[in-house]
Amino acid sequence: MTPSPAGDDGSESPGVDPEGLVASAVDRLAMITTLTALDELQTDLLGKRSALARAHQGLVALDPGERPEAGRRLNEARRQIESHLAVARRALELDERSTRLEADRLDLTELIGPALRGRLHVVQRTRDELEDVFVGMGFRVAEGPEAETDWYNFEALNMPPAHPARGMWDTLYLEVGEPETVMLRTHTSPVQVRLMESQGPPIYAVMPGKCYRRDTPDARHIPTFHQIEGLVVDRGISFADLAGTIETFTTAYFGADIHSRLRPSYFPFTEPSAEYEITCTICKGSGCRTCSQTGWIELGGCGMVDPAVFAAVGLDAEEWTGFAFGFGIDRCAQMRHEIPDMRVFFDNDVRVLRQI
Ligand code: FA5
Repeated sequence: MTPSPAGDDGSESPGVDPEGLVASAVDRLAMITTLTALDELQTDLLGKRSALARAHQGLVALDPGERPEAGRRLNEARRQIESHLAVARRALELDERSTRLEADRLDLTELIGPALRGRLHVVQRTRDELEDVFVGMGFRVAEGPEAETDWYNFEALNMPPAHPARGMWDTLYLEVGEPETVMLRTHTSPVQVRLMESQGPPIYAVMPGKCYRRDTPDARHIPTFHQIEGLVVDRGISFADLAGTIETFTTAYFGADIHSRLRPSYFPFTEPSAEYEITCTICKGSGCRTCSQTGWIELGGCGMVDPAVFAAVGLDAEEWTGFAFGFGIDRCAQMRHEIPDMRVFFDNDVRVLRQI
């Protein structure tokens, strides 16, 4: 079989050059840079109108004796062209994949931002700072469970069943045991009871933690919030000790220019009881939406431990006296960082969290 070019009408003359077809295919493959171009070339090289196909059709024009060998060479040429195409395809696929990966690459460090990397939430930082202030004043830190029994959350705190003061807290009950016997604690005051039960006086402790209430979220309320409870039990403790402790705390945490006041109030577990308020830091006391136009923000409740609570935990109220307080940690954070609406604490908008 002798090499012979294609005729003018596009048909292959009987004599073809299979090795030449392979060499030409290799040359053309070297120019290909995309998978789309490769698909087109594959049709060109192996399709129905390809030189190879035409050469196959031309076999009939050969002498019968030459046909088997010519057919074998053409088949071998097809196998080689297919193999070159497969190698080129694999290389281009790898190329395109790495180009795509490079284009899709996300710089996560840029997305998160160095300012947020490893940063604690502002409420957690406030809790740590408040603990530090009280530890500096000689208090130790204790904790209690978030799911509480009726005894600790209410009864031992001088609120027997059906006591009207239970209505002061909109309680979330858990479906455990008898109805309304286990709840998510509405305040950190049950930890006072646990502490008095588990260790004798003198006690100087703060108890931070999460609390839950069916409160409608607004500028000063969220349903899951945090309190830090304080309890002092010793001989000869007076209301002046309570007022002095709160004053020292206010100056240490908010600075000397923040005014605070104690206003008479009612809690079943303290007598007398007071509300602790500071000047609203959003409006500096002139009145705004956050403080409901009063110029003051309530941070917590406090008072002298009621003798009924001492009785519930088996302490002699003739011998021991004490004071207790419960401050809202989220409220403290809100006032310290001058945040008009507390709901930003759980919106988790990074643009806000980055600033506080
Ligand atoms: C109590 O929870 C009493 N246990 C406090 C106490 C302790 C009084 C010891 C006497 C002795 P009160 O319900 O007022 O009190 O809550 C205290 C503080 O928790 C509030 O002043 C406020 O700062 C914070 N707080 C209460 N509810 C919410 C809420 N839904 N969202 C954010 N903070 C809240």
